[in-house]
Amino acid sequence: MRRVRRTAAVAAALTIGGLLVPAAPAALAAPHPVAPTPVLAPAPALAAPDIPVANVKAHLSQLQSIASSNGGNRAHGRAGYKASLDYVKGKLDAAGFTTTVQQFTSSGATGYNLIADWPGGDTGQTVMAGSHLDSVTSGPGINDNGSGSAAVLETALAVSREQFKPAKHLRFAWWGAEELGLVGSKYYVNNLPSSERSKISGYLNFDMIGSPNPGYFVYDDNTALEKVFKDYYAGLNIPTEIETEGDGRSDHAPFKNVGIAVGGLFSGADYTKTSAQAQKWGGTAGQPFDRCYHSSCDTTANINDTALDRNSDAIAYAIWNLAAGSTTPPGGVFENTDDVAVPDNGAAVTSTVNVTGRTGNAPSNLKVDVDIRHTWRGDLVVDLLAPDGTAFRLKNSSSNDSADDVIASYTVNASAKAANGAWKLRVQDVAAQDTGYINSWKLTF
Ligand code: DTR
Ligand code: ZN
Ligand code: ZN
Ligand code: CA
Repeated sequence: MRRVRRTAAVAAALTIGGLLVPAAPAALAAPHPVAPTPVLAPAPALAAPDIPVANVKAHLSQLQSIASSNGGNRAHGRAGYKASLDYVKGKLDAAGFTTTVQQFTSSGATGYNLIADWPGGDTGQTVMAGSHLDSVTSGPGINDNGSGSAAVLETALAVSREQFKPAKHLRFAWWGAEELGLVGSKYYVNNLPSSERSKISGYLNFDMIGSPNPGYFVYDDNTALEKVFKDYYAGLNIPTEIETEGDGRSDHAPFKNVGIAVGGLFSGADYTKTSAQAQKWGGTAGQPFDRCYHSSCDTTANINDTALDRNSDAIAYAIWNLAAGSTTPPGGVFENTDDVAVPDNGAAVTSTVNVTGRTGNAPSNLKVDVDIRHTWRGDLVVDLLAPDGTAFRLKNSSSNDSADDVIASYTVNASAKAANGAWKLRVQDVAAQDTGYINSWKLTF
């Protein structure tokens, strides 16, 4: 039996943390929220060094030789993978990085992640870039993913050559066993204490960035990180597209799943380039971006030098500009725009934002903006959870509030709570019929 709708009071006053604060009236039919505030304070673009594509290709030649000398591949559990890792580690150790090899087991074989920290910078705000170093067993994996591994390596070596001293800490990573299901990156994230996770202000992933019939795709998981890459390509007057085939298909996924901002670049795999894409990017329509994807022909001949060069320079541009930010963003805005379904009359669900780079405790006027779409908002109970689990009630349920949606701002006195960490919005639908989803929410410090 359908519920009978009644007009409902729109405004509400709430007591949160002992502070009586008026909740901004939830607009009954508010327009879709404006584009989210960038996570990072806008800063003038920094000139990053050019990454010599010849150097990147020299790394690819080394990886090719390693594969050729080890059964034709660089796969997890095979000699070619460990030889690849030793090559990359040797270059980084010689360049002054602090390297760590993290071991794990997968499919009965030992796997290895390589982590390289560049000494200095605020470790409370770590900018991370990574790529998987393993190939499939069927070939040397030069585009997938020697290209990302070599470009990240050469960017790290450029940091050393330039003796770059950014405000934020830099960390680079080469993952094992990605082809087995993101095993190495999952192991890293799962073994990272939440206090360490909250120090990672962003993770950039580079998996296939030299495809022979290239596209220029940018991950759209985080607005600010997406913007950095789009700005770079706009400077080259090269149109980009949103990377849509990769959600969950590469090493950014474990980071995103714990609320860390992620971004990255992709030049395409086995999908076919359309004529519209060939029009704007060149190359061959009707052919895959990489016809040697996961094949034995993924060799050094399977690389488009221009795409490799442009993407390598884009990585350096992103690193220089993301790491140079101020040590504490003046007005930190932390947002999650992922949709989260709220089960009807069911269990509570949560959406996480990972606050990093703040110092001390949260403010007494912490602003919480929520955008929850629902067809009977009286069903909903909404809480803000601090990183230590403390709940701040934002909205109570009410049987007579039949209006749509909760699009509102709340102010919370969170001054007793540390600012950095995983903050969650918790939403529960406590009455049968009608349902909805978390559209987005954000914290403004
Ligand atoms: N997961 C990569 C290939 C891949 C396929 N689609 C995407 C999208 C975004 C990043 C990577 C990929 C692999 O096979 O290693
Ligand atoms: Zn692959
Ligand atoms: Zn890959
Ligand atoms: Ca309901």
